[in-house]
Amino acid sequence: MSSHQWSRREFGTAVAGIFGASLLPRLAHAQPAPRWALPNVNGARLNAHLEQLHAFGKNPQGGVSRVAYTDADRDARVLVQQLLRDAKLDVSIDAAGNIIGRRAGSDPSRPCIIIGSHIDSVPEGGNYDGQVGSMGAIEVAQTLGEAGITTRHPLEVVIWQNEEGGLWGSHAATAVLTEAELNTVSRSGKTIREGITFLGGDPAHLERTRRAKGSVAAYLELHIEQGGTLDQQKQQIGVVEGIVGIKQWEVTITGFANHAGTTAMGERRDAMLTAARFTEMVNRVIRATPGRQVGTVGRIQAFPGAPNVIPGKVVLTLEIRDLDGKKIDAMFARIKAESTKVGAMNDTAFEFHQFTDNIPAPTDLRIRAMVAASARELGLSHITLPSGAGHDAQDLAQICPVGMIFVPSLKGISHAPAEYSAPEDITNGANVLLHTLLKVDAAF
Ligand code: HGY
Ligand code: MN
Ligand code: MN
Repeated sequence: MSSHQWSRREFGTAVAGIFGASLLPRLAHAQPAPRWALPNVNGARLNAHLEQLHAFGKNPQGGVSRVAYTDADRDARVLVQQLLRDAKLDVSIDAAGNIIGRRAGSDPSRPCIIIGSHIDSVPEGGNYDGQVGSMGAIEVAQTLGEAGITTRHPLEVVIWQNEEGGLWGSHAATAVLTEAELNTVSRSGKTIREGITFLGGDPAHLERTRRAKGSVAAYLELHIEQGGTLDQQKQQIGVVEGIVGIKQWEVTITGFANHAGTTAMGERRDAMLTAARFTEMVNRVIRATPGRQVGTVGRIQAFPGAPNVIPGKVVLTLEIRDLDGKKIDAMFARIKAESTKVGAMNDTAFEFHQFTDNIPAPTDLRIRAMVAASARELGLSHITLPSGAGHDAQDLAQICPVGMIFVPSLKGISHAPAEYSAPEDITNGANVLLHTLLKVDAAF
């Protein structure tokens, strides 16, 4: 919102970082005005782009259902590529299906800085998760172009594919996907391999997209908080200190399917009853120790799934999150031990198959300080907080320093159509991203 006026000396310092000190005298001569300002993003354009994006996969509840590898996802990506071209970036799709918009830096020998996020959504999701950071990153690149600023590092805007299904795009860019991972069936019904092809990637040559340690100078992501801390505390910017680890398991409970009318209550090996006891137990175990850890049973299916048959099998998901990976493992060990007892109550058995392992990622201390300094310079209130949601930044943290900027989510609602962030907060976040990017470019 506010356009911070830089003193000549302050701006001189920033410019020295951006252009190299040798250019300073010439610039200073060409711009004799007594006060200087770093550019600010075009907030109206940024929020208009978000509006445009909302049309893809719009659902009757007012949000979007833009699950990765569906037509809505693919169609939205056409718009994204157009916006990247409008921002004068060189657009490509990498082998993993991520969209990349690139802008040359003044020093081509430097590794690139990446800014970005995702545009896929959960089923019946909202209009802001991932989308704010995606449109924000494009806006930042466009603003730089319009201001005639060339960063020292090449700049890439990356829109990662299938974040919601398990950070697949960023995972492919930072790790080797196994055959089993490529064969995982995503929420769209397509396997990850089919999804990558659907988006224009090449799953047979994922090595082409892989980024080695040191090949990226830094990764910055703007995102909505998805929790209620900033909104409750009336703070404009969140400096993210770390992103939680997320582990997910498919849990199969096996009992015995039998007639629901003729099998006495004491003789049932009811997998659904065990599932209910398991769900209650998970909640109890997670809450039994102090801390911010969370555990969820989020999906459940009973087999054969008829009103008059006792379920002989239930498949459900277990998810545990925390900033401390060891704590997640300890929680799971307790849940597994307790489930043996729960299963024994009615002669049912458990099997656990882990399918997600997003390790916790602290953000880079220097970038945290730059995000805070940028907020301060822009006159924005800010606090430091952890991210309870997963983000592509945690994959990038495996190969480079990362930083994240949060803007408030109204009442902390997210992954739901009622998700909302105010246009001025979104603009503030994009300005902090822009200013942080220039600081990182100058210092790294
Ligand atoms: O599930 C998550 O935390 C993220 O929003 N994908
Ligand atoms: Mn997200
Ligand atoms: Mn999400």
